[in-house]
Amino acid sequence: MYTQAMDTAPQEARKAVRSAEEAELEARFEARIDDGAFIEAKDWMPEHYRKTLVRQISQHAHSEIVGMLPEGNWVTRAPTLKRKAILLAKIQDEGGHGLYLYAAAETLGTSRDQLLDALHSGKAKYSSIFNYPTLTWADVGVIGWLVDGAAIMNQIPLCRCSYAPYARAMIRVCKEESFHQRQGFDALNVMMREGTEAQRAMVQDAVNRWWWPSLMMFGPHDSDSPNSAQSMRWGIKRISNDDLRQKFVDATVEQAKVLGVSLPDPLLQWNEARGHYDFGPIDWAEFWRVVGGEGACNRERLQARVDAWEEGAWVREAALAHARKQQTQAEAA
Ligand code: BYC
Repeated sequence: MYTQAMDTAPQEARKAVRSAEEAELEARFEARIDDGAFIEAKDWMPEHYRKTLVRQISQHAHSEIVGMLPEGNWVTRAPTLKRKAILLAKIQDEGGHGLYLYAAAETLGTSRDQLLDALHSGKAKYSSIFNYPTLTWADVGVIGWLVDGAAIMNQIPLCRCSYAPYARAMIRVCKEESFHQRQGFDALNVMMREGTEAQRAMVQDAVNRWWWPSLMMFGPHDSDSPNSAQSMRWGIKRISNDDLRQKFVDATVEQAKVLGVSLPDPLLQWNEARGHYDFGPIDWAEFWRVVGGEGACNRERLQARVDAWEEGAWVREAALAHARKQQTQAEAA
């Protein structure tokens, strides 16, 4: 007892000193956030800020690499060599985005193996949108136009995210996403202008299936978004889920007119007073079903990632063996 008492007093004193120090660090951190400063990996940050970033960045990274799968289904069936080359380049870009983002998450002290473990075991989330099937070639164009279009709308503000390594990664990602959105719009435009009646119907059918899931990409309404308030306060998110969704609708309705497709929402109409388009209610039950693992393709997507990881084990082992050999040779020289 006596010895314990001897130990306890200084420990508590140390704790008090540490928490006073921490309070000071936290106050300085909050002041930097208020000034609009960027936080670097080596800077002190509250544990909750770090955890929020790892959660968002890793989900984002997983979305990029799972997002390669629905489009990958169409590489062998692209209608022309030009479209195949564009699709291959786009899918390769998505893999690159995943890598920048995993690297950004690693700067926060979580290893890529931990992040991938969370994905493969089904614990980690990735964007709901990639759990829908790509039934026709028009789906590939619509993914570019609507899904990448929604992604850009969400990601441009992330270029000003308070965590600098994430913000820097997003600058390059956004440049590439812009090309992705345009190639999708272009592919659809060609089908709508030069295609057959059947091809135009195929585009309309794809738009009908992807419209609502694209609106869901922005996440729940602000009032139902548990993470938004704190993330906005910390400058991780700069624009809210609902505001981004509204910006997307406003921009996309005009693009749909140029394409000559209709959007599957009878309540979609310009609201002069608000200066925005009104749109119908989103089926949040469907959204949560998909996020919870019950979408049309959740199991297939996860299995494809696990298979790719397991089948690629020999490549990782060979790379490590090569690196070890080179190191031994360098040490011997
Ligand atoms: N799907 O409090 P909230 C791409 C979760 S890839 C699934 O609003 P937050 C592309 C959310 O995680 C584009 N889950 O959360 C790639 C949270 O759950 P937890 C991917 C969703 O983080 C290849 C809960 O719902 N983009 O474009 O403040 C080919 C409550 O939500 C979704 C990004 O990842 C969803 N849609 O805001 C083609 C952007 N929405 O974590 C294209 C980065 C919400 O508490 N991420 N949830 O268990 C973000 O900007 C934000 O994380 C979100 C959600 C706006 C998505």
